Amino acid sequence: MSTPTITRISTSLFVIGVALVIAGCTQVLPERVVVADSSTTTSVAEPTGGGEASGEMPSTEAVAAGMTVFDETCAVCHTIGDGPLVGPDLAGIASLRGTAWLTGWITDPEAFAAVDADAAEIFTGAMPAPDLDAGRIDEVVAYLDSTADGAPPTAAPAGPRELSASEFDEASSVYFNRCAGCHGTLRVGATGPNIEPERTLEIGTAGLTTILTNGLPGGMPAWGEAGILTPEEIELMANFVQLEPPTPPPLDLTEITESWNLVVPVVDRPTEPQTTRDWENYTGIILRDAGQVAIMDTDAHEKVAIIDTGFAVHILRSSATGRYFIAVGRDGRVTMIDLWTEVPEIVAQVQGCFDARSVDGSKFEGYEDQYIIEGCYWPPQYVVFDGQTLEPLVVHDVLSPDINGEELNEVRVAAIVASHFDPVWVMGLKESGYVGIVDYSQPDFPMIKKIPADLFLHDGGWDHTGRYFITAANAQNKLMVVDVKTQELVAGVETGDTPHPGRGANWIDPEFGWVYATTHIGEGKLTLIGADPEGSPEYAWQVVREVDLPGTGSLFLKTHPNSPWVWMDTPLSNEIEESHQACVYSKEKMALETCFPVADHGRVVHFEYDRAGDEVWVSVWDPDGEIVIYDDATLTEKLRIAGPWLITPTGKFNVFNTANDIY
Ligand code: DHE
Repeated sequence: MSTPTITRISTSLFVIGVALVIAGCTQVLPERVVVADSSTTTSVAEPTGGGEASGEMPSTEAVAAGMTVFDETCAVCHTIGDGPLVGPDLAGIASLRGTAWLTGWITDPEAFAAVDADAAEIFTGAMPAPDLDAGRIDEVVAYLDSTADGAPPTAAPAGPRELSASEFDEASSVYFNRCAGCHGTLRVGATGPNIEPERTLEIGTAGLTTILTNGLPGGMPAWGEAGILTPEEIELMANFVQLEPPTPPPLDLTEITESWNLVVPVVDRPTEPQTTRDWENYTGIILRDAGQVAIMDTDAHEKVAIIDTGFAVHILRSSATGRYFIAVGRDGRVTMIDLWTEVPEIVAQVQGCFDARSVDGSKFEGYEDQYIIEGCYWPPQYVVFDGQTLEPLVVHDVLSPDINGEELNEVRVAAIVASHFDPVWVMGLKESGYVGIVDYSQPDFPMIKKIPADLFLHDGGWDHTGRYFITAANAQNKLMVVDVKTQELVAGVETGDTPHPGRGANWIDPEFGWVYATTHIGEGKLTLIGADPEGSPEYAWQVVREVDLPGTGSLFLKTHPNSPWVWMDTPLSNEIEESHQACVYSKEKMALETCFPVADHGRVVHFEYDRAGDEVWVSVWDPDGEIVIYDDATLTEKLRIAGPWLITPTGKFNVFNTANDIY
């Protein structure tokens, strides 16, 4: 029998699914017996039973087949007698609902809810129609019917098998590369839910295998279906996540210093640019899966260099002067690239963390290019390096209880921004919910302030003045606003389902003055908040405009002071066409201008302007990647760059715009 798959879900189901899974909610069954009116159900499915539990013994074969289908498909969200998971415990469900009702519901909950009052009452959109034919549905219903007395013949979910040392190591590495970003190194959850053994043992090996293969509505990727994990790897991971997680090792200053490689000492570097190209208008492109960064001459649209930065490089930041690009990889490696040489080259490398996402330089006057900070996902620490050589200077632990006093074993450093007005870096501390301020004018680079904000801080950037740091507490559906001048939290604004601003976008709205904006992963929506507490205090830090987007799963938006538009992506949409599109909002019309396909393959992700703000670069994130360049005035395609070297392009960073925080 082929493995049934969970059907790709519609936009609305996805949205509700995200909320359900992230919040760990469960759907609750009403406590009453309902006898379905079969006349209202026949348009959805041909029920096989009556309006209540059949009372007849289903055939043993049908029950056995139904149990297999249940384990492979339904056990992802339901148990029979073991308590609720994502969905309710189905013990005794056939007595409660009847087989005809169950057939209608399982066939297509949304369609059934449209014709059945009781179904409408419990329908939340969380349950997708399973990809099962009528025969399989009959078998599942027969199985549920056999458990109608609440004494199911099923055993508890099968637990994990023992793993050999090499299997455990392999699984740890797959977990680190694929799972830790969302579920946390210690599996306590953040963007994804908690998957410690207490929870995974409830789901069992069969359920976990199904989840890993087919994904979940809340945004869990379909690793198997997408061909990213093999069936053998899925079997391994389904067992591994039921075992106690390994405690990853610490990384101290001595070990970090041992990893330091000063490739080109400062005395051997040019004292002025050796290239005639406009290096301040270079664009660095992350080639994610190649572990490389492409440096492009933005004026000439030419590739200048390909730099090997190491595993799964995540972002680039420019030093304050723009001379150096600093890359950070998922493996915690920081790479410094000199743009003044004729061909850009690596001048220093160091590994400050085992797992990292953020890096930035010192930008305050008098401190330009003096220091670099790296924020770690693991260990829970930040590391400060010399800004010319990457010599490690200090490591500081960020582990602490969260803003509610809960003890934690893991606190990841999320977004870091460098102030242009004070000698400080500002960082989101994901699990603890604090915004930390690090003073680099003091000898030991201490964290001088921890401002309680909200849980699971993720990405963010500056407002248009550079005074306010705005960061997503994305599991709380909020943007948190911190005044870095007074070092206080000034607002928490609910914007929508799982905001993901990247660094965000700032512009003047004709009605509301300066605004800051975000799109969302969980719903198709652009949200603008007022961001001018001095000029328009009546709108400050409130939602002033919401614009529907055709597609969920947005990760990034971008604008430029010289552009009339705001560009937005939807790469994580489950609708394939939407993952290929770019959408454009008109600042002047205060409305969505257009959405159009950028490519017929890959996921279209992230935007960057050139220095002048007259063209926009878009990535097609695919092994056969492309960069598509648009004329920003006319929104017409200017050029499509492709080639075997363009492997999985994701983020793009213009030197001038990145050094000056233009977004
Ligand atoms: Fe990112 C920024 C974390 C997945 C591409 N990403 C960030 C930042 C954080 C972060 C904390 C902010 C850095 C800063 O400003 O200092 N990203 C994470 C994750 O934890 C997550 C969800 C899962 C993971 O395992 O990494 C994740 N990110 C992704 C992707 O899948 C993307 C699309 C491709 C990839 O490289 O894996 C991706 N993240 C980016 C990009 C930025 C980013 C391009 C910078 C945006 C900008 O304009 O500055």
